[in-house]
Amino acid sequence: MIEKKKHSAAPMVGIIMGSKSDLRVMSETVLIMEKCQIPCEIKVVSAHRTPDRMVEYAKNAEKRSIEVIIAGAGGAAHLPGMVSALTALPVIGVPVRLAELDGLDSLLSIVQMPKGVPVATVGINNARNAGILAARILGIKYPEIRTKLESYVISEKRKVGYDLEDEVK
Ligand code: RP5
Repeated sequence: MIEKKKHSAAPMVGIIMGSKSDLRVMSETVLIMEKCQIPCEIKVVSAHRTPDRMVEYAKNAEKRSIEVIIAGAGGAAHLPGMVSALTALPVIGVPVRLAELDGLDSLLSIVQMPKGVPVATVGINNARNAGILAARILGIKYPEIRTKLESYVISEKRKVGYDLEDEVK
């Protein structure tokens, strides 16, 4: 079972997923946490296989200093929505692509939350955007996270070669 704190400081972001098999996608989120030096934790919390654990996690996350929850799941992906129903924290949902239906089922079950229980949904398998969005949310309150995220965004911009004209002059 994956369950470890990435940093010794109290986690600010809780990264949860329905199965260990989601980690291949969700590890992109951890990359952003590392770039921005955001303390986070990673746990497998399944809405249907470990429902009690999910309720306990969602209800206690805020008390444990978590400020944003990122939840990834595939198939009939009810984990992000269920967690959002149990906490006042912002929840970002990552639809994980499974072989069947190519991830569309995951996307629709996460994005189509009924009014009143929001999940900020990123694209299929786009765990990196979930990490960036979490960093942006935290950046409102923590300028040092904002600065680190800006540095990362600039380094990514350079990769597309937008400054090529300057180089060939
Ligand atoms: C969901 O079912 C998980 O989030 C995962 O994406 C999917 C398949 O899980 P495994 O059968 O690989 O454990 O609950």
